[in-house]
Amino acid sequence: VEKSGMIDTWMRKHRLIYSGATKHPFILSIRDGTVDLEAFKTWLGQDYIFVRAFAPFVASVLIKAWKESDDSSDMEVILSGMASLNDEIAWFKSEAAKWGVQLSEVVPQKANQDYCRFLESLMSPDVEYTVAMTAFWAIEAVYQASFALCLEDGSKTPAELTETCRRWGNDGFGQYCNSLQKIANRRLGKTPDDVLSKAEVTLLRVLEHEVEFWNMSHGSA
Ligand code: HMH
Repeated sequence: VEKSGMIDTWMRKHRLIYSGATKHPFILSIRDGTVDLEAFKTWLGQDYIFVRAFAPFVASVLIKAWKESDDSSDMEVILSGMASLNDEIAWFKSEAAKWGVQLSEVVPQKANQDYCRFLESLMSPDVEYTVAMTAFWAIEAVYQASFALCLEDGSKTPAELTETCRRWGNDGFGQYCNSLQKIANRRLGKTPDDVLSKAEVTLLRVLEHEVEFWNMSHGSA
């Protein structure tokens, strides 16, 4: 079996759940301009909490890369991701102030708690670098694809939300996601089948958590 393009194979195999995460009704409402701004504020506050848990997860991937990677350039890619998270946390604070969202008062909702707990489970030293890297790529790729959709020609994204969409939908972030995908593919191409199965299950869990995360803002009954 050719394993080198495993991510692409999995994307085709799990196409429906992937598009469920990247073309969620909340994202589509931003894109068509009908977004409820209260829902946007909910997302903003909840995502700030998520990003604060995501940073230590990325730090754990950095540690795994340092210990396990066969390519020293992986570390630079991961480190650049950590540097952008520093920026991102500052951005959340200024954006929240603009929208009148009091970040210190945001209570994490259940979907957010579940997702953060899942991230924490991936920080364990028992989780292979390849598995953690696959999750890392998927987490970033969902946001990239989702927000890029809101910037496409013909989208009616409200002006006050375009900066948010550009944060994750810009080309630079797209290239960063491609670098993460390349690392994941390289690792998956030389990993034993049991680890490969774990990585695939982890990818599916990420996609499910992303859908639940969007659901917090855009109630799905
Ligand atoms: C829920 N997934 C969620 N929040 C984010 N900020 C990202 C992915 C991308 O960093």
